[in-house]
Formats: sequence, structure tokens, C-alpha cells
Amino acid sequence: MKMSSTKDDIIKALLLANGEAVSGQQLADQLGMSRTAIWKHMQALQEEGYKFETVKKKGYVLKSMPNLLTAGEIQSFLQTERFGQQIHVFDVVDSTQIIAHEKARNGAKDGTVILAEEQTLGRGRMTRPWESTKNKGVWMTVIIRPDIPPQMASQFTLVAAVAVTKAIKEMSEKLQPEIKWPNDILIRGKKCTGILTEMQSEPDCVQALLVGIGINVNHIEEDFSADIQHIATSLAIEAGEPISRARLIANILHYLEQYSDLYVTQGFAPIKEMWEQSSCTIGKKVEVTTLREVFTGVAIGINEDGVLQVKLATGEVRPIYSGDIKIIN
Ligand code: BTX
Repeated sequence: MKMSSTKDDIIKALLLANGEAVSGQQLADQLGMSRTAIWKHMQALQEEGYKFETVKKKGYVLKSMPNLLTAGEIQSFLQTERFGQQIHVFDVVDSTQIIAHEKARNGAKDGTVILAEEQTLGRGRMTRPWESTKNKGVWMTVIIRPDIPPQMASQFTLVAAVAVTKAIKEMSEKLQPEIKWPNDILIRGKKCTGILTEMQSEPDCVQALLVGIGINVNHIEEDFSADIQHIATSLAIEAGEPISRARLIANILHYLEQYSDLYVTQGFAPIKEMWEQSSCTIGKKVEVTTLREVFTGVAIGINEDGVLQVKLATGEVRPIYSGDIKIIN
């Protein structure tokens, strides 16, 4: 496991210097260690694929980084108060949800982030599999501890969908993500993101929400299995250029913190408005699949609790608490 470490702190300092040289002495003072220790860390970083230029009498300039996630790089972009202050990055895990459950039970703080380069048992809703290709995506769980009763937890999926959509949009003007109820983010009709919210709770209060976010970022088409090639896309495919995963994660944490706080203090109304603005579901004819039945109707909106409202041909309006929808037109 790679956690926030001295190496992360060195990278963070060099990134924040924005192309200016930082001397070994400055790093040593900042991190409270000897220049020799810094030099050893620089050697190790080079072995990991970081490239530095050494400017005589001035110090080090960071030239390029391996395309791997580190807590330090993400934190160099962070603009949050709580979210992402603790980031745990793993090379390979079964599921970041499993690690997050364990960390939450052991008292992990609000806004703690679990990330993995690869998941072998990534999961979607109702135990469906979530394909999590190595080094290509964002496979992340954020532990959130909002002061809300358990019945408000399901709306958090919608809070997260709004935050992730906003963060993706800011990565490139070519990206126009839309939300398909309840938890898919689509670009030009194909799925680039899935969100899964799980909970640890007491009867009357939430202990922790585990918001799992899976985003296909730098995949090319061949990275998807034949099972999902026709329904999945990645941000890089849609933008026509690679996307920085670290910047994207920092952006998501920024909006997730902001909108979680908004939801806790002002309720669902402001989130509902943003959700509806980004939705590709409202006004569309949809086929609804619930555990009990399949039927068609028109999605006319979500109510004040985030429950989808579908109007049938008979005029009856049915609330959809959970299930899947297919947009027909
Ligand atoms: P979902 O149940 O809405 O979507 C699962 C369905 O999506 C699958 O049955 C499959 O058809 C399709 N699918 C699987 N993998 C992908 C993919 N990479 N891109 C597009 N479509 C796919 C969505 O559930 C919730 C997914 C949450 C994933 C995150 S990743 C971090 C965290 N850890 C973890 O194990 N799950 C969450």
C-alpha cells in the first residue's frame, strides 16, 4: 500500500513550486530531515519513474511523473477542508468498498479516501460486477460521516452524481456528462461512471456512508471486455485526450464536500435542482425494471426525496424507489 509519505510530500512540494527549482536544503527544512535523507528519497522516486532536472545551485525541478496515483499529487490539487486529508492508495484490492467498511469501523475520519489502481472484485449495485482495469480509472470510496438519519442516506447517491458530473465537466469542455437515474453518468449515451452508496448505521443515525465511485478515465475501447464494450466509454475516448486522474479526484472531492455540506444544511431542494439540470432522464419514455416487474412510462421528475416519478399510459404516477431504467426515446 502507498500512503501519504515523505516521497508524497516531496512531490507535493515540487508540484506546488510550479516548474521553479526547489533546493535539497529547502526540502530538508520543510520535511524536518537531513539533505542526505532527501537525496535518498529522490533516488527512490527516480527508480519509480519520476523524472527531475537538477539545476545547478538551485535544486530540483519535477519534469514528469509516472502515470500512477499518489496521495501527494492528489493533495497538491486539493481545495477542501476535510475531504481527502487522508488518502490511502492501494495497488490492487478486491474492492475499495470492503477496505472502506473496515476503515470506517475502525474510526476513519470524515472524508477519508480509499483508492486502488486495480480491483479484482469491484462491485456495482445488487452484487453486479464492476470492471476496474489496472491504472486506467478512478476506483475510489469516500467515507462520509454526515449528521443525518438513515432514511436520508439513499439521496447521497444523487448528491454524489451531481458532484462527479460537475467535476468531469470541468476536466474538458468536450465532456458533456449526463445523469441517468439513479446512479449512472453517461456521455453520448454510454456509461463512464457508476456510483454505489453503502451505509453503516445505528437505528436513528448514520455512522458512515461509503460512497463508491468508479470512473472509466484513460481506457481505450479495447480495455473494456466484450460484455460492456457496447455500453461503456471513457473520459479519454470522449475528450480525445488523456485526463489527469489526480486532478479529477481532487475536483470530485471538492464538489463532494461542498454538496454534502449543502445537503446536510439545506436539505435536498438545491441538489434536486442541480440533478434535474444534468439529467438525461426527465421527459423521456423509459422502461422500468424493479425486483417485481417491468413496465414502461414517461419519467416526469424526481420528488422532494429523490424518488423517480414515472407516469404510465393510464395517467397513474408511480414512484420508483429502486430499480433500473432504460431510456427508450
Ligand atoms: P450498477 O449496478 O449500476 O452497474 C453495474 C453494471 O454496469 C454491470 O452489470 C455492467 O453491465 C456495467 N459495467 C460494469 N463495469 C463497467 C464499467 N467499468 N463501465 C461501464 N459499465 C460497466 C454501478 O453499479 C456502481 C459501480 C460502483 C463502482 C465503484 S468503484 C469503487 C467502489 N468499489 C467497488 O467495488 N465499487 C465501487
